[in-house]
Amino acid sequence: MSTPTTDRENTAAANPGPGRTVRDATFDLLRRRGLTRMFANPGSTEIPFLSGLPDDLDFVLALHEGSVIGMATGYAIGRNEPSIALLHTTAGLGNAVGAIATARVNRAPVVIVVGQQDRRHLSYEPFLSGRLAGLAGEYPVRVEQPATAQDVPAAIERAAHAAVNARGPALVIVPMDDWEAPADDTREPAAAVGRVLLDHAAHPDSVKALVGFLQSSASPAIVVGAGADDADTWAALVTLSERLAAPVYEAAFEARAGFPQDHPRFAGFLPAERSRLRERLAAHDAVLVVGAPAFRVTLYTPGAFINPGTRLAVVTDDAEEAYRSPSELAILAHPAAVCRAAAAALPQREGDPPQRSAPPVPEQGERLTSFNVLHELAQRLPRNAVVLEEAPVDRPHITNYLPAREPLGYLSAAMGGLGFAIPGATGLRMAQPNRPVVAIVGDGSSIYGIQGVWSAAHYRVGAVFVVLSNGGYAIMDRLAEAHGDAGPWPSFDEIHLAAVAQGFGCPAKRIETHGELAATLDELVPTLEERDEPLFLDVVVDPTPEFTA
Ligand SMILES: Cc1ncc(C[n+]2csc(CCOP(=O)(O)OP(=O)(O)O)c2C)c(N)n1
Ligand SMILES: [Mg+2]
Repeated sequence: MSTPTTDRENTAAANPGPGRTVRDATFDLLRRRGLTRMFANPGSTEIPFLSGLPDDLDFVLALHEGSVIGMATGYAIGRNEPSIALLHTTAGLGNAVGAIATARVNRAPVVIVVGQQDRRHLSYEPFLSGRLAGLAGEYPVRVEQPATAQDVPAAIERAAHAAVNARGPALVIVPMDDWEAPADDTREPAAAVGRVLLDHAAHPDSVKALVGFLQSSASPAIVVGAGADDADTWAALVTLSERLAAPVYEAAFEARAGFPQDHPRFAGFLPAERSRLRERLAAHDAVLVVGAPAFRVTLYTPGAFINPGTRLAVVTDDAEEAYRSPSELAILAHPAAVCRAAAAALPQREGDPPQRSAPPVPEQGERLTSFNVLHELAQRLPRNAVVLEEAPVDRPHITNYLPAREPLGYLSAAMGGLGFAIPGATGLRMAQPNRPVVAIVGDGSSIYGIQGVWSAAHYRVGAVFVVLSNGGYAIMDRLAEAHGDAGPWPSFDEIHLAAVAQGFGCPAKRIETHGELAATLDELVPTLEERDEPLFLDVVVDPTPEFTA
């Protein structure tokens, strides 16, 4: 990915001439950079920018800032291009921090313009002035505070480069009077590079190190994660796993699939607890982790991630991921080229593919279970479907029943913050308007981003939300039980989520029986590619009685 091209000379400027403002110059750069769809929740500090917005700039309202950034994140991931969002000073940025953290850990390039009070009286801390620069903490990859009004367009360009190349959200804080200040396109060149190209080629030394590592192993395994989720890396890893006759595991709690999960070499999902992780990888004397750290678990248990005697190497383009991995070797590179080159240099090995059993066909009891829903979806969803998962107690079953068969087949909020699935699915479907997008969401999770359904309905976005309504925080109940006693939080069976979604103007249906489920999915699934309105299915299920991460 590189920041979309810019060619300053060949672009006709909006409002050229003496009355040209910083706002005009910014519109031009948004057009040049392809940042023409803006996700926003505005306030008074954004009025000078937004009032009379030109028609070719597409404004998308979300009714809460978590949803603004969630949609912008889904849109960026779906297009593999930077997206742009607009937030309103402290209250807006503050509401968005959790979603900004998700964008960072999901490595989504989102440029976020945050409105600030007027420069001319900022020192008086007027109403709605914000202490903005540190508010999102370390989560933005860059925070720009333009030194002058005239620097605003270049600051947005620098933020776009940082969002793409450091892969995460980049903030630009813009005082409201800057927009109407005179532009100064001629005074000196703007402080922003035109185009950044990131080299993805494999260095021969890296390939040699990787080949050496793999050749010295008698029984290697490959572990993949979100950083391997692109068509090139999938193809390279298919070749490498076939060449090595090695099993490929998906690391625990990864937000994306790093390998085709219907491929014969796919061996399933690793546990998120150290002792079971050690056990699962015990048969291997070397483990190559691609596009993930080694390792990311959830609850703490003592001991190493793998048995002594098993060697570890990591291939990732995320330096932080590499630094914290207790492996003997990390290759800092985009994985596709280096894995492809290593595969070409290795001799062909023989070995049986791993044994995997299909997930069981669930019984049809009196009441629906999550297993019934997942099984019915698995029978019908096309292979190119994108499944957004945010149903905590059912996560292991969702990945099991609905394997990712094409790149971006699976997506979740990488750091575990709830509220991403509904806006994320909406933004993603806007980015890929003909790809089936199905979010499978817990009832509790859905409420953190429920107002996102209004945006989906208003902008005629054909994403589908399947809510597993088990009447409470089932995962929390299971974790508390495992800890020894029940937690103090109540259940919330009385919430009628289909009615809530309808209240936001989103078509919705409550489903309580096997017959309703099958009939609804039979009707729905053939429409998934073409549909131009969302559907919210509130499926009443029994809480899943066990959870093992
Ligand atoms: C923003 C946010 N707040 C709180 C939590 C803690 N949390 C994790 S799972 C969970 C319950 C989720 O409930 P639901 O979506 O109904 O899932 P279930 O376990 O019932 O499948 C909560 C509150 C979180 N991860 N993110
Ligand atoms: Mg629930």
